Amino acid sequence: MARPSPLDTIAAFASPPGGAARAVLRISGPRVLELARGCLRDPLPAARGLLTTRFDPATGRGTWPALGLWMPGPRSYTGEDVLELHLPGAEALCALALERVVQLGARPAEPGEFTRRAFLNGRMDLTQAEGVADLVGAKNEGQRRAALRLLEGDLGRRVADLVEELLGLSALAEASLDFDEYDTGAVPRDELRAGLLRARAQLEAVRAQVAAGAPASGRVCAVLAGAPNGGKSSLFNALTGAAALVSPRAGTTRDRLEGTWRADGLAIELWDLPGLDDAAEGLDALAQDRARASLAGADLILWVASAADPRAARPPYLRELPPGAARILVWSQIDVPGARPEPPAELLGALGHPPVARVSALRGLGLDELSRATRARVGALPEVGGVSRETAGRHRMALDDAGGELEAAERVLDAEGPLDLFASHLVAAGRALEALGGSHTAEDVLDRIFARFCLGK
Ligand SMILES: Nc1nc2c(ncn2[C@@H]2O[C@H](COP(=O)(O)OP(=O)(O)OP(=O)(O)O)[C@@H](O)[C@H]2O)c(=O)[nH]1
Ligand SMILES: [Mg+2]
Repeated sequence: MARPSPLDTIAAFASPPGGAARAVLRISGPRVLELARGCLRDPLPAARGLLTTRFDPATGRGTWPALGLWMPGPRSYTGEDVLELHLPGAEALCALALERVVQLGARPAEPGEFTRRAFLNGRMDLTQAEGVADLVGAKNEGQRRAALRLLEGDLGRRVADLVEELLGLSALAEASLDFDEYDTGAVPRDELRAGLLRARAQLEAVRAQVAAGAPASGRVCAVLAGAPNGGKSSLFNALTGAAALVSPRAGTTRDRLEGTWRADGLAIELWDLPGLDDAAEGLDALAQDRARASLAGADLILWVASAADPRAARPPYLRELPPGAARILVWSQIDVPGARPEPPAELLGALGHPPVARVSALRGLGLDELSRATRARVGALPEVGGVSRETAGRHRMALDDAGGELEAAERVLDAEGPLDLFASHLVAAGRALEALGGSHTAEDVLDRIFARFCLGK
């Protein structure tokens, strides 16, 4: 079967079939403007925006009210010109509307074709596209959260970092080849080995992340969130044995930190987030956006409020907690002289009366209480899901391929083998990883992935 051309303008209903109050017809591609002129009574606004108009099916049977959402490329879902028409949902009218836009030059879209275009136009990587499919197919809360984590693009970013590391290392090996040739004797085998060990550790970390999101793995993802300076990173260090930066300056943590916490026998993937701060600007605001996205993907929120901070009672950003997400209030820094022994009723109420753990990361107080409370809370979570089996399987295969290449590279080093062979294994590992994000991914693999989508997505 011939592949649908990416140059066509495509159209499909983004709302489910069957009568409804409203139906959403999505159109994307180079000819959207021209099409709109053919079926709407009013012209589209010059810039991105909303248009109230009437749709004309050109059948002599009148026109219907229509709301047009105009999103010119490249800042649209697909990266192309996109028009979404909100029309009356009666099935007969929907059929006529689609017929009309096809008459005007659009082609009915394949399932997943809008998202495929988003991927082809660099609006998202392949792991994020899989996140979209998983989100649409999510059957429970746990699956929804796992899909959101993918959609956030974190896996793609980590893999891209690792690929860069591998390519740098292979370049170093190639450069050493030249040294050999001129007999300077400067082959930095120790440096290559150290780099390889680093890359393998990074790969293991990505594997652990993928395993945590795999279906029915039972792993839970918890975040430490709250106002700046609440003691989140200190607690993160105490729970995971990490050595994250801690300081009396508000806004110390910028990037999300990740570690494994054994809470009362349960392995928990723990994230330390930047303190939430409405007034952040520039780079800090970017860190805030990422922190909020992480918050949305967590199974459990450990809200850290300092017993020594009189403003901890009701910070404004409490409203941003995803409703319904499981929470524990961590009443921190209880060792500070003059600290309030109990959290105020106002804070408890705002959080929906969660279980409370009183801790001091500095003194190691209350950590067992926190572990027990966490274990109990996780036990009561609705099914902890994961990404779909298709997604998990594809990710695992790519990572296994890359792992195999890195092992082969190590064997070459062990045997004092040729460095160009060493370098070629690194490049092959990089290729395997790039397939995860979607560069160097075969068309038939893309076909399989996007075939899982529903029409109009
Ligand atoms: N006395 C005492 N001080 C603490 C405790 N936990 C943290 N601190 C101090 O509080 C300050 C802030 O701690 P961090 O762990 O950096 O706080 P954070 O919530 O990660 O801060 P941001 O990353 O800026 O949001 C540091 O000076 C810590 O040493 C504690 O249990 N007791
Ligand atoms: Mg911190």
